[in-house]
Amino acid sequence: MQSNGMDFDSLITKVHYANIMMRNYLMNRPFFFSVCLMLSACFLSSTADGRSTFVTIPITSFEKAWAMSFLPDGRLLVTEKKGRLLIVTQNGDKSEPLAGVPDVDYGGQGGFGDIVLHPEFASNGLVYISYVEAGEDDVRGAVVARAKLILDNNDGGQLEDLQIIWHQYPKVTGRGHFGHRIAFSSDDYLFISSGDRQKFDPAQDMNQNLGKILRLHHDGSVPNDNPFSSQGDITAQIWTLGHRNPLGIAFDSQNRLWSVEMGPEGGDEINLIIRGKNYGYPIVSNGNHYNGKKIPDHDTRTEFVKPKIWWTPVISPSEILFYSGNLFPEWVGNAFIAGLSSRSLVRITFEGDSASEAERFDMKKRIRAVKQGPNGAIWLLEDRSNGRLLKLIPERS
Ligand SMILES: [Ca+2]
Repeated sequence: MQSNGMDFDSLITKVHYANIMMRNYLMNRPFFFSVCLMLSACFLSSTADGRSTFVTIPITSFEKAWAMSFLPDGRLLVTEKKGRLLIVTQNGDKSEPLAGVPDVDYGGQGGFGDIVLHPEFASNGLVYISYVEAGEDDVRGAVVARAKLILDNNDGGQLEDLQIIWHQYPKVTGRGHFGHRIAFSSDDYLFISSGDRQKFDPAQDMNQNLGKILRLHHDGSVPNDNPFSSQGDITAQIWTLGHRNPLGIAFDSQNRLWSVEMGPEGGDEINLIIRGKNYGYPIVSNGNHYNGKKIPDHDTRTEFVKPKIWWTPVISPSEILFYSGNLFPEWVGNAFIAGLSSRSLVRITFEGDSASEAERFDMKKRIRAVKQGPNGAIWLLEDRSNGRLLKLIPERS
């Protein structure tokens, strides 16, 4: 779908909002009681075709949250970019910051990043986190670490036995385009997205893992059936190349990997990630450099995989979720993309290998994260100081 010709503003104006309720929270804690009154505006959304509607419930707020993951007990782990990890109940009760979180290099787009549970978390307690690590002489790079999450009896916990299993290489100057999203495939591999660190050419350099999507074993070792494994070293990690800033990666129900990628000025992308392929950045893009320098479009170089959808104007995709829940049965198999500059949630439908934008919800704030909760609600994190954790449920439920 080439969406540059569509007028999304007209779509957005069809989304209606109305305050419908306020909620009180009574917090009951051991040895003391505190009453917290939260004024929670809820927004009722109805969409262009009137078919899919949801109510937005603010749960609590965080200081520049970046990522979230649901624990088996229904609580959420939430990372804050400055380096805090918290556990929050679905009612919004927050733990103290968890101990054992490493120092993160906070600034620009960097800091604490993703958090994902190991597929066998219930038995091994392992969580995987990404964050930015400082090097010497004003350079930095993302790392992925795994640690044991120890939950305590006071609604909190700590990380133990933290072990870094992957480094962005090389560490470079600047504080942008870390990527560092983590996803596990159903056939037991660990995938990591790595941004180009705003250095462009590394995305095509097979001796660096910037601007790539990497495939590893759970302990960080390199599978010997990776496409470039015979070349050893950093090259062996590479699954795909030619990416700019792939902030979201997720598997669909067929175990196909998709990425959403920030384009330059124009040219945001959703890509179907195929083993060993080159996605073209910075040689081609449907956007142009911010300094005005033109980049040839994808169609000029057919050896590079072109995006399934591209966006100009951009949506600034920060995460992608494939929906599989019961609460919104009409959306099963659809994807939802969180939008930063577009302040939106974008619904994507699929037909075979092709994808198209079906609907865009105006969320009024930059959306940093999107996840599905245990009962099928859709959860969002706003990207800002005092940004809200939002729960979306059907209008009638
Ligand atoms: Ca591309």
